[in-house]
Amino acid sequence: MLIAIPAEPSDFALDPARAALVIIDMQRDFLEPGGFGETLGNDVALLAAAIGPCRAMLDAARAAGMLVIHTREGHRPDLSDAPPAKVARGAPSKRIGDPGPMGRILVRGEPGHEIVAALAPIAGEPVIDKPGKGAFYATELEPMLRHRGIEALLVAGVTTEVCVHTTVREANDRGFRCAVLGDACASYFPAFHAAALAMVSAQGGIFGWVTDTGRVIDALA
Ligand code: C5J
Repeated sequence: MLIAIPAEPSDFALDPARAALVIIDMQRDFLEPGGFGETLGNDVALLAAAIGPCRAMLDAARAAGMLVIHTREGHRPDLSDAPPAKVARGAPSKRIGDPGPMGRILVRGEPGHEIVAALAPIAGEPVIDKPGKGAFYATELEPMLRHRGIEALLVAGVTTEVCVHTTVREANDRGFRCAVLGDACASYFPAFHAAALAMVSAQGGIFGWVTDTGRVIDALA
């Protein structure tokens, strides 16, 4: 069943059986006080806007029987998969691996690494743990999609210009068609969010489409 979803720069053709909803890094470390995002000096409250739309899209994707994949950015407890340059970068109040109020910053298995309660994965929804910004780098995501015949991705999550963008760029180069759900993404920098969405759909959709959860949910209904 092919559904036409209104999008920029043109309708996005969606076959729910061959599409996945990919929700990027909706983790406590990015969205809640005391995590990685805040250690970098960001106002984490800005990301809360994406939770409601992500939840609505999650419900719709589950109802449509669409594959849902969640990702988390984080590192092994011994930080052996954390590039030294990433750990050293900037002047954060705490570095990756340091103890914080939600456990060690950006470390797998810690409370801060978990996906926020409203978007908790359920049985049958793979969770991809990624050491980088892109969800394809050093993960099982690509074979997981190919084994299931997935050719299109609906992409949501945080942050728009970092992990969402990197993942969409990686996906596009691998031949997956991507529609970014603008209202289900957020950034600590609203101007970057807007620019990142514009970059995806400019030039005839140079590496994807941009739409929103309302348009997808209406089309699926
Ligand atoms: C960042 C991400 N912003 N999930 N990660 O460092 O976008």
